[in-house]
Amino acid sequence: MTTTAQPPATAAAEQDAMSAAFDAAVAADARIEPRDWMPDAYRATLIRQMAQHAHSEIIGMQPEANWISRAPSLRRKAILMAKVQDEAGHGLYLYSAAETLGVSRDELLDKLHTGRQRYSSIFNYPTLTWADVGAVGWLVDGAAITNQVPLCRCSYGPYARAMVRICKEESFHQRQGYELLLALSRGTPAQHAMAQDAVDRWWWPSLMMFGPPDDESSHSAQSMTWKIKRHSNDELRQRFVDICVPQAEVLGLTLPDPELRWNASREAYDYGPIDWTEFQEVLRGNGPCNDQRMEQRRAAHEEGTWVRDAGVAYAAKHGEAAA
Ligand code: FAQ
Repeated sequence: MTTTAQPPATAAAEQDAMSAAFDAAVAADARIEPRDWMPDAYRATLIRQMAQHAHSEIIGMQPEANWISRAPSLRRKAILMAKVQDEAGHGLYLYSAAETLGVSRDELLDKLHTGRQRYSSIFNYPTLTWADVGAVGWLVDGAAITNQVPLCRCSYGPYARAMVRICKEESFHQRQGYELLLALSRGTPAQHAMAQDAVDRWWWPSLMMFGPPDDESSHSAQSMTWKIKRHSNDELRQRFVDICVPQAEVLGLTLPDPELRWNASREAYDYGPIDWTEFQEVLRGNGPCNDQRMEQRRAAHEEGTWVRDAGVAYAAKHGEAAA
């Protein structure tokens, strides 16, 4: 069969029709699926955000894994191991969801390892004491849930569906962190002080997880039009602050912000200024643990070569046997 090139006018009309169908689907809150036509920039934005999210999950295993061998009891160790394994699973769901957009996992990992894609700023901070495992669970997983529950309604189907399961697991993570901190806060004075110190160090970096302020967020407006993001960075940050303040009271711990107070007219808590210079420095690679995290990630990838090779060899053999 021979194909003839379409006259340009017909091709342009088809393009307009596909673009209109995409806009209508987004407006109607329908899901965009991998085989649907989508604008190149929509695809690129999803790949950027989903890759950054997947990278965050697997790099995020490092600060917590640091404490597996030093957990204070068998029960705590088992819980922490399950949590760290969950993060690997989240990475897998997200890399798989990103692959539906036409990129390979190898390509995404290569971009992470060569510094061409980011992971969340939060994982460049150290976990100095056992209480940090609690603070990461309460604040980091808490911020992650606040950010990610709206992503369950993201316009891109595979991302939205992956987020449903991830959010359920994050909810367990947040509670284990809260329960751990509560036990420390109600423990000896030294344990209470350790819990307070961890919250003092993790509070501000957790607020930075939501990204730059709205007027400096380069992608928010477009991502919200496409219904990838449903709320702005500042809206979600505010929601998180409002959730945390009463939780801190129950914990008997103080949030390290003297300007934190209820604003009756806004029906929300006012909070003090965030150090955006620190955030930008962490993004530039100058956070306390950036180098360590990347070195460990590259080494883990290197050391896992034989596992990947074995998987490929097994698949080839299996395929041959089936043929
Ligand atoms: N860190 O225009 P926006 C977790 C970058 S998972 C690093 O506002 P956007 C679970 C941004 O990429 C945590 N970079 O960007 C867990 C952009 O850079 P570019 C990860 C950041 O995408 C717990 C530039 O700044 N969660 O914690 C950050 O519209 C415990 C301009 O920013 C997700 O990834 C940051 N914090 O909004 C695991 C959720 N913020 O590309 C283990 C999905 C911004 O222009 C243990 N992602 N940037 O060079 C999102 O919702 C969004 O991507 C935002 C940023 C909200 C993070």
